[in-house]
Amino acid sequence: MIENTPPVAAREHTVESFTREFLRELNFGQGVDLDRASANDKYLALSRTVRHYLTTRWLETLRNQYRDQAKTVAYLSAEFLLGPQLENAMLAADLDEIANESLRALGVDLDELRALEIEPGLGNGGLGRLAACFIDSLATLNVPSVGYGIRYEYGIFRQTFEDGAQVEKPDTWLRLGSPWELPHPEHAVEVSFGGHTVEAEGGNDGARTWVPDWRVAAVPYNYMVPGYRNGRVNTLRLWSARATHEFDLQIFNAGDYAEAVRARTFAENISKVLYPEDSTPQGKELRLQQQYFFVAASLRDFLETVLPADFDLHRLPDRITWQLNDTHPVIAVPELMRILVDERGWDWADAWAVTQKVFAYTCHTLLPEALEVWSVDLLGRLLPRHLEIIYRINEEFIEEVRAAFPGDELRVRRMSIIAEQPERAVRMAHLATVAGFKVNGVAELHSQLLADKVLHDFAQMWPGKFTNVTNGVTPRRFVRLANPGLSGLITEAIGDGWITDLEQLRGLEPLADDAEFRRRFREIKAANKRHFADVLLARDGIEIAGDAMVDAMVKRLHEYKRQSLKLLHIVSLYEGITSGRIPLDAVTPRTFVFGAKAAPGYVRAKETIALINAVGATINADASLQGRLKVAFPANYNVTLAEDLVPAADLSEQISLAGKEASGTGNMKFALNGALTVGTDDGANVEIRKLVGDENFFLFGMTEPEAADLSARGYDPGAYYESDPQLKAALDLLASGVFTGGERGGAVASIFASLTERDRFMALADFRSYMDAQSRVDAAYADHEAWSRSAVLNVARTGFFSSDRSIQDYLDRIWGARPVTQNR
Ligand code: F58
Repeated sequence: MIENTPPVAAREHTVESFTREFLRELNFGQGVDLDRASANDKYLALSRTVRHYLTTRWLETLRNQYRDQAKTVAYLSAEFLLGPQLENAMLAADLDEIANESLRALGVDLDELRALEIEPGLGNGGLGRLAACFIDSLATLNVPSVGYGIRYEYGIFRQTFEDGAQVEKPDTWLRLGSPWELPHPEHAVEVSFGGHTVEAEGGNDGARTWVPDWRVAAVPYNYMVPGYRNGRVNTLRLWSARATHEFDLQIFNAGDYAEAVRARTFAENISKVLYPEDSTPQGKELRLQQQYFFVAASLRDFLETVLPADFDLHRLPDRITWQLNDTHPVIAVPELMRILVDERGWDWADAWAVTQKVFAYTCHTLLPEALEVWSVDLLGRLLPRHLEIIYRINEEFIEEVRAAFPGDELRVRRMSIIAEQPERAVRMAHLATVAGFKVNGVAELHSQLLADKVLHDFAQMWPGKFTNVTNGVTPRRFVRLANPGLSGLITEAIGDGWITDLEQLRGLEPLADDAEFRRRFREIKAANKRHFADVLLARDGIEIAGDAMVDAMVKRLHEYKRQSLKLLHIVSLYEGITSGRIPLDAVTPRTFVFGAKAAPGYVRAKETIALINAVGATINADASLQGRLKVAFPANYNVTLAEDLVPAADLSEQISLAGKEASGTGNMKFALNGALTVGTDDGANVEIRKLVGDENFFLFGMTEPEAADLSARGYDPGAYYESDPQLKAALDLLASGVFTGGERGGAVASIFASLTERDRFMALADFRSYMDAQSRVDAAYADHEAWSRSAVLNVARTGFFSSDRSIQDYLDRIWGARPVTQNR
């Protein structure tokens, strides 16, 4: 490898050298002078300047990685919801102060540049954001690792509201160019699709030859993933689809120019757009194409470019773990088998022995309908060889089941990788569980329910395979960057070690009893609220009181998350006030903040959004409620907005039906920033409550066993509606059309009927308990000192939820990889 001298040695940066680099980028990169530079010119020049500093470290990391050949973790994920890059890169490179000073001297407004950044929204929600937190922690913990995913040209749709209804617009995140990616078309790899298989020549057991009928090129785009001030910069490699030359030639030679261009578009469609589904996967052909596309490119990349040419693949388990982020990358299992058996000539048994040692699977759901299946018909058409391989894996697996449980054919049918009903289909979670050497859930309760319910048969067969790794979030982005005020206060009190060792927040516990500390804590919260109010006004034209309680419910819109229960709380308050049952001056001033995108085809979710907006419009227009109640539903909630909202929140709503939310990660972000949680005994809420203590958490609702029991006995929401006058009044008010200009049909009728007739997620059963919890919230909030004591304790006791700890758990329980320290 050629050693070259980097333009600026990373150790020696000063304000002067930074300024020089920045101006050089402006002149030679953008072709403008400082006086004529647009804000975008300055943003791009600044980003590239920061990038240069990191590049030195990046190259060094790559060199060391190649030299050491240490065990590597490849995080395979169809989504990485990265959020804005500039500030995080500056922080990691320890350039934040230098850059600030340099720009101030040049008269450049950093905030203005920051506001220009368009975040790469390459994910739907929690799963994609978790992947982004994990690669941050992997780098910070010095773990040799690489993230592999898809460079969608359009990320998660931009949500707008028209008359309160969600309208989706394309997310053109690349329109101003992205300074954070480095394309490498010369390293493109080919990915094949379709065709048929023929007998192989080699004669090794299990081999066939795949004769595909079309190919696309996968072009890698590299992103730097800097560790926090540790000299390591890992790589995130996202693949973009491009038509191959072969593709062009064939068709251009046939003389049909228009057809050739159309065919190019067809190939390039693969990485065009992120599927905006949450919780229920779509069985779309293009989606399977995306999955195989990025997985095949990533496997080839690792086997052919990361590993030395003479590497003995029998040692693969010592060199890599492929972590499968949900089932989206599971097609990697038959792909590795195909490479080993068909391309490398291994016998089936040898290949299977290695394959079973290199994949581990993380499951992120509990909803049965969210488990991905691919019809045999589609899979066989797109990936005929992979289907054959899956069949053989299944045959051998079923023999194993029969041997372990003789005569239990029902069990065999339940466990089979191939489902027969309603159509023949491949159950990807079963394939992942059979092939993976470990399967993990994402919170204690979730992992328990996976083993007891969703994958019970598998846990009986292989109890040692199942484990838990509770999710976490990166403290760099979600505390240090998002909440500079609180970060400063913490650092003043306990030093700055918490940024990479979040358990140190425990050191704040005694300060919860220190009145002066609490006062400063409150001041910071108040300033964060004012900042959030400014952001909402500028971003959405929404005006909120700077000092009301900020009560936040932000997450994808889904029935199991129960935004409708939150809505019933608001409607009930409104009903109480307007009917005179609740005196106005007894109402705690609250701003209810919603952030939620609905999958474009999820009708009930969209109706819920429309209804929240309708109720919000009515309440916000009511002069008598000014300064008391306000509903703020900014459109297009994303990572950028989260960074402003989370530090401002007082109350975090985590109100899913127990047993449905795998973990949640927003719950962690809020608690770490000193919001108190009103929540059910679900997902990671359970662990949050245990850590912060019952007295600092507002628990309500049925437990998972209670909910399961009620459901088994036969749940009748109508009975709750009839027997709780307050619930009835709220639902009746909703149904009356007062919020919808007299309209009682449409969303109103639909949501009313769904709640009172079926109520799949038992919102009505938990309503009473939820309202009581909210009364306790009001009472607690009235005592500022006690509330801030609880808030400080929430911060002090939730250090466990750092994604650094999650990654350490993955290392210990699953990966068996070790951190490798860089030369600083
Ligand atoms: C989420 N899943 C879980 N899926 O719902 C949440 O409890 C958990 O905290 C989080 O994962 C991280 O473990 C989730 O976000 C998706 O967005 C999938 C996208 C692709 C289609 C299916 C849903």
